Amino acid sequence: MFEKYLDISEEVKSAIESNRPVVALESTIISHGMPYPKNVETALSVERIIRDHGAIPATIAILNGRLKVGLSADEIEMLGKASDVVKASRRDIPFIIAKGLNGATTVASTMILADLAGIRVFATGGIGGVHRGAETSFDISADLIELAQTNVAVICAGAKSILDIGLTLEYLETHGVPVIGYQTDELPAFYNSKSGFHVDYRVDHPTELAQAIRAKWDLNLKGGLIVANPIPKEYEMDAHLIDEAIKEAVRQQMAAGVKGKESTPFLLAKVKELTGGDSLESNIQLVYNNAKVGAQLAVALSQTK
Ligand code: PSU
Ligand code: MN
Repeated sequence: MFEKYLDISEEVKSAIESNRPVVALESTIISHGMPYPKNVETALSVERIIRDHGAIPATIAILNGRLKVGLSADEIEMLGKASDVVKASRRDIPFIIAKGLNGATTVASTMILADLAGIRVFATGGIGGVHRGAETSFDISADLIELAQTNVAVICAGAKSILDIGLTLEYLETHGVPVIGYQTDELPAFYNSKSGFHVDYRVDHPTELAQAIRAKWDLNLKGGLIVANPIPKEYEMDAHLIDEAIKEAVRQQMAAGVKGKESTPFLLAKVKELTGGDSLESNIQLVYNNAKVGAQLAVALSQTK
């Protein structure tokens, strides 16, 4: 049934059919996460890194109401330039289809489309989570609910501290979502390799990771996993600087009364503004690092039976 809404590129389709490694990539990071032309350059470099590590990239978005798995370079360029792209999470998908719009997929909706296509590994920068002050605002990202139910492993650089990281971990624990430290005992905090919070399990090799993921899904333990991969040391940012920027961004969000789907883009843009170009370069480098580990995991999964 869903096939009538879905366009999978020839290359990605043939890779999936022959059990070759594929890594899904989101598009909110292109449309709403970075300025043009850095967004397009980064998206294309991420694809190259995945190929260099033996997997096929599948960038995901909604174009003119069609669910697209495996964008062409031209489509990525178009998405990176366009200003009318809707941030598309789970609840937006049907309406973007019906209205024939362009949608940039979040972690949640990228997981949904990857799952429909049969892709099990997805690399990104940061995930959404439980926001600071969620006990009154109820602001909890749909990414977490998706992780609880959709069988896709998400490689990220941990959670950005625009979120309440402690509450995010509690939510994930309640919903049975494993949080794995890739070569680390501590959950990374996006711009920094350390957050002060421990992970459930540390895994040092893609093969071990692949075995755990296989076992989870073989046992029908539904849902995704978070593979938290720390930003490389040389690109880490000053923790105090980031902390101050985030506090100020949250203050401005409260003052402006920004809510709902606008809250995360607002906070991300403010943090970027307050930290200047440094945070953009760190952001790009951590995504590259996640693309590499994503490809290694996809390769290991395709070799695990
Ligand atoms: N966090 C980041 N960078 C991002 C996002 C979150 O550090 O680009 C994006 C992702 O696409 C994520 C989405 O899925 O924001 C979450 O939005 P919300 O909190 O509205 O669910
Ligand atoms: Mn939210």
